[in-house]
Amino acid sequence: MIQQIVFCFRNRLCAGILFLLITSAAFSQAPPKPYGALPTATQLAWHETEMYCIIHFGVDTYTDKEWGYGDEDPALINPVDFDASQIVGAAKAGGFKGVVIVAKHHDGLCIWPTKTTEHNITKSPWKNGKGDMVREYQLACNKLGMRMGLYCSPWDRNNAQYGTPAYVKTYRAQIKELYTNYGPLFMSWHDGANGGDGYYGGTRETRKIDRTTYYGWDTTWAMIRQLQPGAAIFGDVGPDVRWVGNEEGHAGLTCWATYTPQAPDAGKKPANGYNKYWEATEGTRNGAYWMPAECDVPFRPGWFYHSSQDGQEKSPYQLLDLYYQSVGRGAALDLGISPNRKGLLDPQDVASLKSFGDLLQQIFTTNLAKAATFTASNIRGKNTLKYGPSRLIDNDRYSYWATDDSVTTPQLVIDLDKPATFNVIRLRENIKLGQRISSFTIEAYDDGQWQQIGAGTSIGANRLIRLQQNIVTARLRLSITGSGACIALSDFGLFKEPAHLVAPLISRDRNGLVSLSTSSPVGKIRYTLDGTIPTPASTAYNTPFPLPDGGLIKARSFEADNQASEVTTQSAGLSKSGWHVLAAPPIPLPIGDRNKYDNTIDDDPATLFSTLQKDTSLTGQFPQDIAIDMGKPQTIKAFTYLPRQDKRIGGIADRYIFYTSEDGLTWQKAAEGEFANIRSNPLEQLVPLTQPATARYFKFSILHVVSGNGITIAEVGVNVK
Ligand code: FUL
Repeated sequence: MIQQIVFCFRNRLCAGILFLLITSAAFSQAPPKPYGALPTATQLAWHETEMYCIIHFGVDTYTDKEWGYGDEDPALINPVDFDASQIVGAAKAGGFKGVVIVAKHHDGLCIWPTKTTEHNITKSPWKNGKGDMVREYQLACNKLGMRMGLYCSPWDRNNAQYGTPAYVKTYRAQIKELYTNYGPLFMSWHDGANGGDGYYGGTRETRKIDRTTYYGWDTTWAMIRQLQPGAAIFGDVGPDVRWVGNEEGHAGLTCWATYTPQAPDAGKKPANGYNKYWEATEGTRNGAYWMPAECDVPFRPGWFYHSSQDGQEKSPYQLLDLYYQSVGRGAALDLGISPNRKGLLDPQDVASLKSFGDLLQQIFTTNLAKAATFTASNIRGKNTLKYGPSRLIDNDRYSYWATDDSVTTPQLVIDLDKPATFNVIRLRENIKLGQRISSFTIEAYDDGQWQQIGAGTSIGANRLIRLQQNIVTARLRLSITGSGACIALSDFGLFKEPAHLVAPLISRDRNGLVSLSTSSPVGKIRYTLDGTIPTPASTAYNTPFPLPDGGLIKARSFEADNQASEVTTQSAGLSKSGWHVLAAPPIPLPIGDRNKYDNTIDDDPATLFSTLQKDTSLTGQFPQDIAIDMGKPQTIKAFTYLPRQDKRIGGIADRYIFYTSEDGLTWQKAAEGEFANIRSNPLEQLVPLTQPATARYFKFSILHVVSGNGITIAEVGVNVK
């Protein structure tokens, strides 16, 4: 052979032919041209991180609030048992690969010994003012092999200069201090909340800023890129990672990593009072920027620790649902964990994280397609070694099966060595070459024919298809039904999620009757009303039971004594039977059933009372009050407000006063305050009273709304326990 080539080279013509042959072969094997917007090296590393936790701890932990006003005394902070390794270790056991530390929240208190403000951790009794929480987290991350990110809130309700250029300088000095002294950082996290009222050095006023210009983000980002080039910058609209548009932890079923923002703020379009949340939730096919979504969600209802939320951490299977809906859609999951006043994660939180981590391992360790034979309808340049489908199972996110330039809808038949039982399918693209594939179907060969078992749009960095039922087959077919260019698929996986007992659903009607049910049959449902976890010895559920005064219901399904489901927890207020609305603002535009006064007290979260005016040029007059007659005197310990649950933000209250009255004529103020973060996280709000109040009537006075020219209420309620 060598002799032949040497001989051939003697002949110039022959050499020319050989050259042509070699170059054309090389050309047909050249990698596909990148398609559309592409990720940077930092974004690629962020995609690989997939799951991280964000840690909130500060004055709010001690004042029981979600947003501090800025006037809190740093002396409040004294986490006597603070153990960064316990917290970071719990995240690691949950399968999370990094943590983002909230170094300063909106209250302005810095939990590192900063030189930029007096309002910092050195003024707390913790470690006699010598402590540095950010450093301790950094050491724990290094020890445990976890990545570290930082959140330093741009909105600062403590700083006297907030709103002026001087504060922006201080903010940049804080970033500089943090990003120089701690790291390396994988994330630079910037929340979008801003403006509004605050302490501001004692002035206690409202300060409005233009969030698009005030902070001068371009300058700050340039500084961040220089100090921490490995940090992906997260903000409502990127630049590296976008907010998904909700704080519920899920991306759209279709979710593009590319994005062309249309709304002025990601995920929001305040102009018409609606939360146009689908924009950031889904991204944009062929969008101008590579700006994948982060799905943030608190582990418990709030971002900060509140003892009233003990036992309300998400269960392992709830976390798994969120995993499929975020990581499984090419986005990342950012779970908010919150150390308690002692500086530790609650043991139940730790246990749930660990079980979730174990569950992920159990599901995703064995790829049942590992030993499969793949037959592709096309392989780029027929180069099986480089672009063949065996690249799909080599655990390398960037090696890939590619097709010739002209082939955008190829098929792949997967023959398993023996029939397998699975219920999860994983697909990934080599995103270094962009997000190319737009749609696909998956079929299983059953009973002599192909049956479709899954289909979808968007794959990107990771796509998990969780099937409703187990599939048992030895043969599958993947069809790419649409792609912007020839494909570059990097992964094909089949996994089996274990069967588990479904946890009960709890519901209570307006008369206070509690029903427990499950979506599929179980042996027995058992429940407790004293806050303890149901055991095989707890009361068995047979028929709906009355709970007129409300309380904490915990329910669990059992198959056998040693086989139990997760626990479902629900807290219920005083039953609203016999209540009626005494007085309420006029409803401008009754729209069918939507605007009945009674919707506020029907115990149905889906119905709504609204005074929003259709003509958005009209401004609303506030306060707007709604007064309720409970029919008889009650000893009120707390009020509750459930904002609208339909993903819209118009009319949601964020400043309020609750009044009580014995006769419905003279009113006493019982509580006044702010519903912090309600726009992004519209959960039921609990307003505990410092002293229980006995009254037959109460009034909910809405002083301010997050958006719109009227108020909206899904429910108001009272807790007597
Ligand atoms: C939001 C903040 O307003 C919340 O308090 C919380 O920190 C969340 C992670 O980001 O923008």
